Amino acid sequence: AMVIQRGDYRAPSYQIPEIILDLRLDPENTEVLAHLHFRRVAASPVAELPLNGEALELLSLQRDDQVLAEHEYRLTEDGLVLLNPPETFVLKTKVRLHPAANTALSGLYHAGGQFLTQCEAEGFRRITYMLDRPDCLARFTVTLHAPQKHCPVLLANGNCMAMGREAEGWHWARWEDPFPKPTYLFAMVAGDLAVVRDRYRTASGRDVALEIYVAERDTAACVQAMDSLKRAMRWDEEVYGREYDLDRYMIVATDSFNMGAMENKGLNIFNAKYVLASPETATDSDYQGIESVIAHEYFHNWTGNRVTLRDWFQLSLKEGLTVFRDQEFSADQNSRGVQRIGDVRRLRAAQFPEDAGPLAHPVRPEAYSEINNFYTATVYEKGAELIRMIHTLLGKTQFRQGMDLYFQRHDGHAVTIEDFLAAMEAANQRDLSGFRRWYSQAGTPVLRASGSYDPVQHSYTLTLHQETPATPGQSTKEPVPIPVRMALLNTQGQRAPLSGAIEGPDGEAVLLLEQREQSWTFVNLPDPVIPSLLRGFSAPVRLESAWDDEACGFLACYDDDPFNRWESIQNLAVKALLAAVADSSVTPLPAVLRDATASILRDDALDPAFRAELLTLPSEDYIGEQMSVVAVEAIHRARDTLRQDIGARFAEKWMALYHDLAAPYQRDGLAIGRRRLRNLALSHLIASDGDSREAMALHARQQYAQADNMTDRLAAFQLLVQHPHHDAKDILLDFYRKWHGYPLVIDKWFSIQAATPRPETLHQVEHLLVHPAFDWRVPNRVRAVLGGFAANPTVFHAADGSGYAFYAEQIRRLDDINPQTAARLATPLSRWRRYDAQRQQAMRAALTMLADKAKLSRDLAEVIQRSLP
Ligand code: B3K
Ligand code: ZN
Repeated sequence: AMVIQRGDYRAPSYQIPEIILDLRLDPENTEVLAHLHFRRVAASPVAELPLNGEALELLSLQRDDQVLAEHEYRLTEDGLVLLNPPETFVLKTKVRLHPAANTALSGLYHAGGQFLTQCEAEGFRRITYMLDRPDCLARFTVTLHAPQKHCPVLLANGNCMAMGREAEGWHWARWEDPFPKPTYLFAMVAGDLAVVRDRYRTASGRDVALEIYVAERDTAACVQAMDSLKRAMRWDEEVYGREYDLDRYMIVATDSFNMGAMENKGLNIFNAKYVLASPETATDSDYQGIESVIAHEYFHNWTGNRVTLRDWFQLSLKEGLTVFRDQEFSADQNSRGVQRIGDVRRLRAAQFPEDAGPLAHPVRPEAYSEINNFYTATVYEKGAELIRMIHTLLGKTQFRQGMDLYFQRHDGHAVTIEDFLAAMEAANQRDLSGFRRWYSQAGTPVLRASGSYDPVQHSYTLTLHQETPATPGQSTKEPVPIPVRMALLNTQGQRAPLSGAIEGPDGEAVLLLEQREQSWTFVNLPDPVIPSLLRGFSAPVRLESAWDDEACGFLACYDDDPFNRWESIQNLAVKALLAAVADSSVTPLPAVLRDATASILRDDALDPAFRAELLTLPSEDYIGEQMSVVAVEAIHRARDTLRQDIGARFAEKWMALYHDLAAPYQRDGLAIGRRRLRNLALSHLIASDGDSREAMALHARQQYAQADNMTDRLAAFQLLVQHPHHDAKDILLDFYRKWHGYPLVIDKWFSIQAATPRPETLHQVEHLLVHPAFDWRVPNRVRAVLGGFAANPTVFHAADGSGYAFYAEQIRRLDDINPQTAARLATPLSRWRRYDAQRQQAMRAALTMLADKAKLSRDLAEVIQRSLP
C-alpha cells in the first residue's frame, strides 16, 4: 500500500479559494454539482494537477463552460488528473453517489432516515473531486435539494441565505460559510429533525443562536448538552479570550457515527451518546462524557478550525491541544483532583499499552498509509500531556501569552506543531528545542527515583534517572525534558521546606530532568522526609520509585496531592496483587494495604468521589501491564480474591456506607460522588463471600427495580448479570423490555453481557450477534458487543484461543461494512507479544487469517501489517 511520509510534504500548486456545491439528495442516487475556482500559486505552470476522488461516478466535466477534451484530463484509481491546466479556471463537475450504500460512514451517507456527512480526515473526496487536504482553504456556498416530506430540515456550515420550494414536493436551502475552511470541516445534514433552541450572548455582546437537532422524542434529553455548550463558550472567553464567531452554532445527533463527534464549522455532528441524557437513561459518567465532548468540539472552533492543520502529520496540533483544553474545562467545572485521576487512568489504559506495542508511534507520526488509523490515544491523550507539560514549564500566564501569540500569528492559516512551539517560545523568550523530542520520539519513558536522607548534614538527596524503551523503527532514544512536580513531606505528614531547589509559590517545586540522570540536594531538614514526586502526574512517564511499603502506606494516608495519594494506594494494591499472582497462597490483602483501606473507609470527611477513586482497585488490564507475560487467569483470580477480602473484612463499614449514602436523585458533584461510592460498596458486598452475599443480591435486585436513575439501576444490573452464581435471566429480559426503544441504553445491555467474565460468554455473544436488535451498520452497537468482548480478559484471552478466533471472524465481517471501525477494533490483537506462547500463536493465527482476507481494506491492512512485521 502507498505510504505517506511526513518529509514528503509539498505545498499545493493551486488553491481553490471558492467552491460552490449543489446537492440533489436521494438515498440511492445523489447528484453533486461542484464549481471549483482554481488559482495557481506555484511559480510556474504544472503539467498535472491531481484532484482526489473516491467512489464517484463522473457524469460531466467542464472547464470554464467547455467540456473537457480527452487530452485535458485523466481518471485514475483515486481521482482525476487535470493536464496542463491554465493559471485560473473554474472546474465544473457533476458526479453521482449512493449514500444509502455508504456503510463506511465516511463522506455523504444516509442512515436512520437522515443524510449526514463525515469528512475528516479524507471523506470529502467521496462527495466530489477536490484538493482534499487541510492546507487548501475555501469559502463554501452550498445548496441542498431534498423532498420536503422526508427532509424538512436542510443544514450546512455557516449562515442560511435563502430557502425555497420546487417541483414535486422538493425544497432547497442555500448556506454560506464566511470563513474559509479546509474540506475536512465541511458538513451538511438533511432529515426530519426536531430542534432545541437557546441563545448565548458573547462577552462582546453578540447574540448567538444555539440549536441542537435531535429526533422529536429526544427534545427533552438535550439539557446537559445545551448547558455544557454555554459553559464551554463562557470558559473559552474567560480562560483564553476566545469568542464564538458565527451567528449560529448547530449540533446534530445521530445513532450512526464512527466516533464521538465532529467539529465541522458551525455544524457539529455528534454521536447521540454525547448529546442525549436524562436521569432515567444516562449514567453519571454519560453526563460527564457529554460535558467534555461538547466542550471539546466547541474548543476546536479556535484550535483546529480558525487555526487549522497544514497536513495530517500535525493532527496532535489540534487534538492534543483541544483535549488539554477540554480536560482543564472539566477540571474547572468539577473536582480537579478526581478529573486528573480519571484522565491519567484513561491515558494508562489506552496510551501506555499502545506506546509499548507494535502500533507505537510518535505524537507527530512519520508515516501512515491510512490516516484514520492515527486518531489514537497517542495523538490525543499523550498529545494533551505534552501541552500540559508546556503549561507546567511556562506557567499559566506565560502559557496564555503563548496561546495569544499563536492565534495572532496563525488565525486563518494551516500550520504545524513547529509553529505552535515557536509561538510559545517567542511569547516567553524560552527555548523549547529539547522539548521537541517529545513529539518525535515514541515510547513511554521510565523514570527511576531514589533518595537518601543525611542525618548529619540534615539534607536529602534525590536522584532521578530516565530511560525510554525502544519502539518500532526507533531503537535508540535520547533523554527528554521531564518536569517533575514535587514536595517533601516530613514524618508528621506536613510539607517540609524546599531550600536548595527552586520553590514554587505553593511550597512545591518543579524539577526539570533533562539528562539521563540528575541529583538534587535539599538542605535544612532536621528530620527525615519522604518525597511526593510527579504530583498531579506532571509528565507521561512510568515512575519507579525505590520507596518501601511503609513509605507508600504513609503517602497513601498523608500525601496532600490528590493524584499522588491515589497513586500510592494503587501502587500498594498492584504490588499486593502481583505477589498474589506469582504465588496464589499469598494473601492479596497485606497489612499496609489493609490499614490504608481502613483509614480511607473511616475518613467520612473526604469528598465521596475522591474516596471512591481511592477505593477502586486497579483494573485487570492495568495489572497485566505491569507484568512481562500477562497471567490472564491468575490476575482475574487475585483481583477477585482481593475484592472479596476487602469486602468481607470491612463488611460492616461497606454496609453502613450503602445505607447512609442512599438519597433521592440529584445531579450535583456531591450526589454523583455519593452514588459512585455507594455502588462501590454494593460491589464489594456482593463480591464478599459469606452470609451477606445472598442478602446483598436481594439488595441489588431491589436497587435495580426501584432506582430513580440509570446510574444506580445499571450498577445493580451489571453486578447481577456478571455475578458468578446468580441467575439474572429475568433481569436481562426486564431491562430489554423496558428500554428497547432507547438505542443508547440497549448498547449498555449488549456490552455488559459481552463483558461478563464467564466461560459461557463466548456462546452468548454469538447469540447477541444474531439478536434482532443487533445491526452491523451501527458502530455503537458493534462496539458495544465486540468492544465489550475485547475488554473481557478471561474470555477474549481464553487459553484455547477461542476468543481470538471468534473475534477475528467478526472483524473480517465488519471490514466489508465499515473499515474504520474494523481497524480500530482489531488493535487489541496487536498486543500478542505480551502473552504466553500458546496465546501468542493463537493471536498471530487470528491476525494472519485477517491478512489473507479478500478485499482487505487499507485501514485494516495497515493495522495488521504493523502488528505482524
Ligand atoms: N476531529 C474528530 C475526529 C475525526 C476522526 C476521523 N477518523 C473529532 C474530534 O477529535 O474532535
Ligand atoms: Zn478533537
